[in-house]
Formats: sequence, C-alpha cells, structure tokens
Amino acid sequence: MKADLIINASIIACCTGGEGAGIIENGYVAVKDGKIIALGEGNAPGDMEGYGTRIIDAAGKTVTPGLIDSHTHLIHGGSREKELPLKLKGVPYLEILKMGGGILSTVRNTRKASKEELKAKAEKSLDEMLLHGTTTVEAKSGYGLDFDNEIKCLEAALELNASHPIDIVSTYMGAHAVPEEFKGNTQGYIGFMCEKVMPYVKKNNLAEFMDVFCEEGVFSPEESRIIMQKGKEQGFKLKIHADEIIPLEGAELAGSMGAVSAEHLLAASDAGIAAMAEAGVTAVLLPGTSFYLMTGKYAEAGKMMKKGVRVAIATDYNPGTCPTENLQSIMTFACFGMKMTPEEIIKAMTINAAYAVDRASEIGSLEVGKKADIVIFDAPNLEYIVYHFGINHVNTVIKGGKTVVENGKIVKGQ
Ligand code: IZC
Ligand code: ZN
Repeated sequence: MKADLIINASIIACCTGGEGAGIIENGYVAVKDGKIIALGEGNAPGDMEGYGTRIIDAAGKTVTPGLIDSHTHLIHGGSREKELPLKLKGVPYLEILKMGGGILSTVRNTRKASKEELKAKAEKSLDEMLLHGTTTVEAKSGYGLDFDNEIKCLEAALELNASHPIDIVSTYMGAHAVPEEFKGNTQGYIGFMCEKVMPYVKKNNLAEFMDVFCEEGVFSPEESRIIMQKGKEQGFKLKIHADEIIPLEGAELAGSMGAVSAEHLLAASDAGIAAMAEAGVTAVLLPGTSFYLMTGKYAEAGKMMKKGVRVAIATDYNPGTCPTENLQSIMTFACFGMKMTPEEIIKAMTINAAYAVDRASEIGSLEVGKKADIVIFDAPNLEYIVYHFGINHVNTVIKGGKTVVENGKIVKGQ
C-alpha cells in the first residue's frame, strides 16, 4: 500500500504527553490504511515521497491531531436566544431554570421534535464542527428526560455516528434536570432513571458514559452519588457536571467515584482538585460557558495543572450556556480567560480530551500507530490560531486517513 503524505509543515504539534505540545518544525506526516505510519522533521524518507498516492504541501501551515470536543449537548430541539433579555437584566442561569426556562424549555422543544428533525439539526452542527477541525465529539442526552424521548435522542446520536465522518461518543444524561412531570419528586425520578432507563440504554448499547448535573436546585451531591453508583454498577463510565456555580464538593465526589472526567469546576475546592489528581480524573473545562454566563468567573486551570490534574477543554455546545460548535473560539477564551498557553490549549483539545472520552490509546496525538485524524490549519504556528480569533483557520481535515475537509470545504460522497 502506498502512503499519503503531508510535507513541509511549518509546525506539527504531536501532542504526545509530557511537557509541551511535542512540536516538530518543518516536518512531514505519512498515513497509510487510516493510520499514521511515520512522522518527523525535514523531508519524508525518499521511498515514501516517491510512492505517495497523495501529497499535501503544508508549507506555512500548522498540523495538529483532530480536535476532540469532549463535552457537548449535541442533540436538542430549538434554541434559547429569547432568554437574552433576561440574561442582560442579570437574571442568573439557575433562576431561569427555576422559572421553568433554561434546560426545561429545551426539553419541551426536544420532546416536540421527531428523531429525523433532531438528526437534521445535529447534522448541521456536526458539519460546522468538522469544518472547524473537530473529528471526535462527546454527545450527551438530557433534553428528553422521559423514556421515549431520551431513547430518541440517544438513537439519533448513534445513527449520526454511523452516517457522519465525526465519531460520536455517547453519554446518557437523564440526570440533567428533574422533568416537570416529576416536579417535587426527585426521588421518584432517580428511581425511574436507574431502574427503567439505564438498563435499557446499557442493554442496547446506546451510551458508554453517564453524566449527572450536580448543582444547587438540580441534583444534590447525595443524589448525584446514588445516581453515579447505580450507573457504575450497570457498567457505565462516569462523568459529572461538578462545582459549576455553587461549590458542592462535586470534584471530591468525582474523585471518590472514580469518574473518568469532571466538568466545569469553576468553584472546585483545593481538596476536590487534590482528589481528582489522586484518582486520575480528567478536568473538562468549558471557558466558552464562563464567557456566556457573564459572571467573569473561569476555572483555575493553572492551579489544576500544577496540582497534577489532566486538563481538557471543550465547547459545552448547548442551546443555553454555550451555543457554539467552534473549538477555535474556545481556544481564545481558554487563553484570555484561564491564561493557558497555546501549547497547553492544543493538548487540552487533543490528547487530554481523548482521556476524557477514554480513547487515548487510539486518538488525540500524532504518533505512529494512532488513527490518522489530522487537522491542517492555515496558520504559521499555534499562537496565531489563538491570537487571530473569531475566524476559521482550518484548511484540511483528515479523518481515519480520508480527506473530509479540503480548502475549508466538506468533501462530499465519501
Ligand atoms: O441547556 O443549559 N449547564 N446544562 C448544564 C447546561 C448548562 C445546558 C443547558
Ligand atoms: Zn454540560
């Protein structure tokens, strides 16, 4: 088999663990049978260059692993721009939810939508993600909440995983809010999730992860622990929305439950950060949400990294608190809001994000043997992508060895 080659790349950020982003200057990457077979500085070995079926000249460009968006609420109906005036008046997010808006308004719209309608909307989002360099995305349910509608959303994600070039990692998040039909009966809703929905989701392989919104007025730490315990017993890997707004020792809970990741963490305590480091829980930080909540508060990424916590960054793409599919914008928020360096940021969206979705042995870095998920940015270095914000720098996206975006356009018919 002949190799495909990327040559003359100004910068290759390999994102192979350790310090820094594993930068190679002026290098090449060779791909065969959907995998990376060689990479390095200078020219590709002559035999490969000679036999390449396809050569991409990346002069002046930056090559990274495919971006991994490790936290999204991809499948949902409707939008929430009508909440903007409330937000501008300073009405807090949790107040809007208490009034029956927020998540619950999206639940009403998601229930109304057919599976085909949800898929069509999510497919547009996946196309945007791909165009912006995302090759793997985690997708949570949690806007159906009742049995039929949660299953509808999880099936939509599964079907899109099969039809779209982006790989989708599915998470069951029935514990996103207590639905109106269970208002005042959180215990009843927990029982329903654990006994009716989870076993079906598991049996039909509709989700690999489970997630809980541990927050004041949503699920308490005690309730979250019970839900996570039941999920774990049924074979789900765990995630938790922890310490986003009110400090509730969610990070501690993530550590003690052995969660794969804990999300948000703006209000995480020092003890919680230590517990996460100890248990190897990946922190998934969402600076676009900080920006969008208008509180001026960001997670303490520097402190977490210093304490040995692996930090990933994601969009949190959802219709309420971060309606964007664009991880490049999130890079800028991570830099300006959390003072992360471009090298820390690219690792947070590749190898560390791969850990957050438990795929680190297959994707997340440019290494021989890993899947050829590769992005070529029309930017001379990583810093430039973060600095020149609000536009799309992606030129080429390669997914599993296939070119799926070329010159900034999706390649159809593959
Ligand atoms: O729809 O508001 N935080 N869940 C937890 C969200 C934000 C999504 C939403
Ligand atoms: Zn979320």
